[in-house]
Amino acid sequence: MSKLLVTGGAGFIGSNFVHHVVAHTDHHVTVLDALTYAGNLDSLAGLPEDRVTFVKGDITDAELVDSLFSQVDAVVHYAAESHNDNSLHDPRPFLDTNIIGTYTLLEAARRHDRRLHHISTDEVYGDLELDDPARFTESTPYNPSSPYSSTKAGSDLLVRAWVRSFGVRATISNCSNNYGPYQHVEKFIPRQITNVIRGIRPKLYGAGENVRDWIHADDHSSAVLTILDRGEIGETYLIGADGEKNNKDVVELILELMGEPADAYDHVTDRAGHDLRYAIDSTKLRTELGWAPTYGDFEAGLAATIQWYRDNESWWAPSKDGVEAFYASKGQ
Ligand code: NAD
Ligand code: TDX
Repeated sequence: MSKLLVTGGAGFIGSNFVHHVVAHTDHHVTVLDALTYAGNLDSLAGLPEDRVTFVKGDITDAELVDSLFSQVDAVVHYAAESHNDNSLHDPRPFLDTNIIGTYTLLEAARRHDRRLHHISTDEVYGDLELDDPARFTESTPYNPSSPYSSTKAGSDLLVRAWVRSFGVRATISNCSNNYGPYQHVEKFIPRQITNVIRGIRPKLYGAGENVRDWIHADDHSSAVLTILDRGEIGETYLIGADGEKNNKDVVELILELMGEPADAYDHVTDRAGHDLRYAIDSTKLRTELGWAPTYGDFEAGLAATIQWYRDNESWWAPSKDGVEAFYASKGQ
């Protein structure tokens, strides 16, 4: 049995990972999470106390990070400021957490010689044209567009430098857009689902032609466990499930699945610098490490996610009004 430290484990993808680890391994998990607006302890409710320990703290706190690294075998680093729209409004927390936070973890990994897996995003590669047959691969040049994605790109480069210069035993994964339970209502899919539940019309940025490559968060988790188990130190792996869809189609599908007319949504002010299309080629992860996704049917995964938001209103309701007031102030 291994002891894992999971940073950001009270966030969307981190909490899905903790649930996945408890269900599929015998690892013990310590979650380190600052419980920012995006963290929610209720996302870890019901997990056995002898398997999961929660520590509230900041990844930029070098002393705390140092003491936690000394107690575990490996670290999976999810903690981040994660929302593009927030990064356009106030970039500073993105620099603090995504850059200084990752630096703090790398220094601890170096001091304690601990295995580190760094979670990143396909957004570091910028965007693709709608009609471009190419998809992102591990050798696509970095070309981030937003304050969020540029800080994630910076954090990836720090990891690569710490591997090469100091021999830190790290791997990196860059994943496409996740959906599933426990995602904050500021994000596209939960925002539209909870809008419909509340009787608010879904809001589509611009024309809605932008394409995202959707993967269920549980498939992201199985990929990360695979890389932890079998990934080669210093390597980057792209994670994706061939789930390209444009935003308009996703909104229409949500409305249909929720029993509303497919055109009952509004077009609102577009995001500044809005990336057009993301698309992942995950051949390396599939062929070298033998990973495959299990949620092949996006419509079924989306229907289950809609049901989760219907069943768990107490989880998301406290954030909903504040998020909608923020968007309304931006014309979105
Ligand atoms: P999230 O915003 O839902 O969760 C982030 C978590 O990190 C929260 O629990 C928050 O409290 C915690 N956190 C933030 N700052 C912290 C700090 N300074 N110290 C300790 N904890 C802190 O984010 P998410 O969508 O779950 O994303 C998790 C990771 O996955 C991020 O690194 C993100 O870049 C990456 N990623 C996300 C997606 C996606 O579709 N959401 C896709 C690819 C990669
Ligand atoms: O109300 C909305 N209407 C809308 O049309 C919102 C909130 C978003 N959108 C659009 C913008 C994007 O094209 O939907 C798409 C998805 O938006 P987000 O959920 O904000 O995700 P995105 O910006 O693509 O980034 C996500 O995937 C990559 C995560 O938030 C990042 O953390 C991850 O790195």
